[in-house]
Amino acid sequence: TGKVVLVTGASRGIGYAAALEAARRGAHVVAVARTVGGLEELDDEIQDLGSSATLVPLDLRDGDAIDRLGAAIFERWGALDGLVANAGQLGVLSPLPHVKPEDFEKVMAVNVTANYRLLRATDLLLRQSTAGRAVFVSSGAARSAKPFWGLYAASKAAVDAMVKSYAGEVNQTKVKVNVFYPGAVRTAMRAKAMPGENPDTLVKPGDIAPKLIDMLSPSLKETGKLFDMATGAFEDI
Ligand code: NJP
Repeated sequence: TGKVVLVTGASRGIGYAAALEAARRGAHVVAVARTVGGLEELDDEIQDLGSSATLVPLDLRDGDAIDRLGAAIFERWGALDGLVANAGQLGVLSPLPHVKPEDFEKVMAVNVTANYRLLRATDLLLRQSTAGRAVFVSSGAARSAKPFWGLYAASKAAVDAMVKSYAGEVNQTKVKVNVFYPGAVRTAMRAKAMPGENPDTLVKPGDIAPKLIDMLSPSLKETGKLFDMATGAFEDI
């Protein structure tokens, strides 16, 4: 039987490219995002590869929907081999005191709470795999935390801390869990963060997707680490 890989934020950008790369390598992709059109476009491309995907249109702020997804994966496959927790929101770039409470909550709900709910819903499924691998897409912003980036940076630093703790918790199992820093990638999010930037100077999602999907490899030894595209190396979190 083939591998089953769950990718969040698969409707565009890095998640879309990661889902396609996983399918290219023979995985059955379970693709999550809100935008049905983007998921269907992905499915078309995966079908062109002679494969198929399972499309799951949902808002990741709905934790119960994430639980139901976990239950459905258990029913159908009994295990999950790979989790790419990629979906994220930039939110507003603003001095922290000027960030509206509702904007703060929205970013935390997607970047932090949804990733905790995913981790919770997939833990047993990953343990059931012969080589369960999870990678959480974070950001170098977690470390640089520049002015105006506080909200986004805090959300990504939280992801890093969760992953580091969780990796220690599953240390005695076959599960390995890591963080991925994509660097500057030509996506809608990057265009929002850096308006006026020449997109031609940026790498494309398809350029980094192979490295991201390498982190699902059964031969991967690292756990509780981050892989930074900027350095091309694993580092301690
Ligand atoms: O972003 P974008 P990227 N429920 O905006 C989904 C990190 N990163 O590919 O729901 C469900 O093109 C959204 O789907 P939809 C970044 O922080 C990037 O650049 O249909 N899904 C879409 O598929 C993020 O964690 C750069 O709107 C939700 C996807 O998330 C990851 O890379 C640098 C959702 C976002 O696609 C992918 O970002 C860096 C929800 N509530 C870190 N909200 C970079 N691009 O340069 C969002 O350091 N999504």
